[in-house]
Amino acid sequence: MTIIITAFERSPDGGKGLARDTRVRWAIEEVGRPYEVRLLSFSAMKEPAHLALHPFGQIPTYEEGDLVLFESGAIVLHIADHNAGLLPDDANARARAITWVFAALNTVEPPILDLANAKILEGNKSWSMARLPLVEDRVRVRMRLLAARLGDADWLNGAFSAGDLMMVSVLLRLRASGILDEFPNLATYVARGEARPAYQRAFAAQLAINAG
Ligand code: GTB
Repeated sequence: MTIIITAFERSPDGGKGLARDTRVRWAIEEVGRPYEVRLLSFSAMKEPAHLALHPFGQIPTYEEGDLVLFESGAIVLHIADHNAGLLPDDANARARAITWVFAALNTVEPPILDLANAKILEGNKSWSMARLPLVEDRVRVRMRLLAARLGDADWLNGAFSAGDLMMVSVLLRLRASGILDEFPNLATYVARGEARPAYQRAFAAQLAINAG
């Protein structure tokens, strides 16, 4: 069954790979499946045809036969559950890897998104400069504890898993702020993720659409 995902016709990041289709592309590449991409403009995302796939009119979505999914976390977990390579066979190790997917999305990504929003959406408010250090420090609290947990390990839970794929994807959004580099083992961890051939293919595929 052909996998079809949706992505921005032109990502606002100009090809940095920060939109959430990249994590889905990466997961599909890790498990070695072919896929097709339907590109959408911002207005097309709000049309009934796309709202039928994604209730909030966003990307990414995932279609495979009769199955339609939205939410990058649910999509990555579905791919990991139905294909070898992203979740361990051992039940406890598998549960721990899934826990890291949730940790990335529910505990680490929110303060990083808050920082992005503080800069992009609130940067012109009179109170923006006063609030920014508070937002940055909330990110640092998470980074400090994540860095301590990772230590000098390559990955969060033994072998590379969907948990690392999601955590690296989330941390990539932090690089431009300079905060990622304050935590050398996390910066190396992200670079290790980016060096994976599957990530390279996913990145190149989105770049081919968004660059220029
Ligand atoms: N929780 C959902 C998920 O994980 O799938 C969030 C999906 C989401 O936020 N999608 C965004 C979207 O469709 C694109 S990824 N936005 C259009 C809209 O809501 O109308 C978010 C994103 C956008 C741009 C950048 N960037 O330019 O750096 C990074 C991330």
